[in-house]
Amino acid sequence: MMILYSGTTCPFSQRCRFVLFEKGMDFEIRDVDLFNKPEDINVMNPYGQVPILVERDLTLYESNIINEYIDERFPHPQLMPADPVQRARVRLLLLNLERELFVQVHILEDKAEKNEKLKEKARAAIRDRLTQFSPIFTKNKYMLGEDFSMGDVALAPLLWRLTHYGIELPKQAAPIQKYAERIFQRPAYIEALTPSEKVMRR
Ligand SMILES: N[C@@H](CCC(=O)N[C@@H](CS)C(=O)NCC(=O)O)C(=O)O
Repeated sequence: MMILYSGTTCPFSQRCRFVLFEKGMDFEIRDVDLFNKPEDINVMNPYGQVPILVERDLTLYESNIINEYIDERFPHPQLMPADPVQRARVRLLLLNLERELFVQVHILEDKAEKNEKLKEKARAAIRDRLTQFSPIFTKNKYMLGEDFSMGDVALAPLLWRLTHYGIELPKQAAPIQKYAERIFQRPAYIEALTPSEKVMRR
């Protein structure tokens, strides 16, 4: 059985919980207290971070790598496209999301970071990038078109935390807000939320 070591408020862990529930297979989630990190986390992941997935003698870290593995082990519903060209495009999209948005998320998540100007810059960068993204969702139901995919999984934890991070999107970002609501209504999305995540958004 797969075991996921997960942070209860960690957006990257949320990605993996989301995929596990989408697949509807047997797994165990172990909550990790990041303020009092158990020593075995550093043993399993040299970078000392969650999420971590363990299955028999395989130990994996990095949310997108974990999610691709889960998707290949349990192909239904498939979250990476079957076509190699499309799959390569999704991988590029996942990288772009990390570089353009989740670098800023790291700044907002860092409790030791007290530089309010830096945090404000991170909020503005996220707001502007999501607003640029927004027109895609006037014609697309999901990030890649008609099909829900790993791109949607990767972005959802940030969309869920916008108010929590103090980010307000402008009116022209309405299409991405509507898209976010569509994702938040998925049964697997709701099941994967921890109690601490549920209260981030009302
Ligand atoms: N790029 C990693 C980021 C994981 C990450 O930043 N995890 C944070 C919690 S949200 C963590 O474990 N922090 C503990 C630490 O760095 O000591 C991923 O996608 O899995």
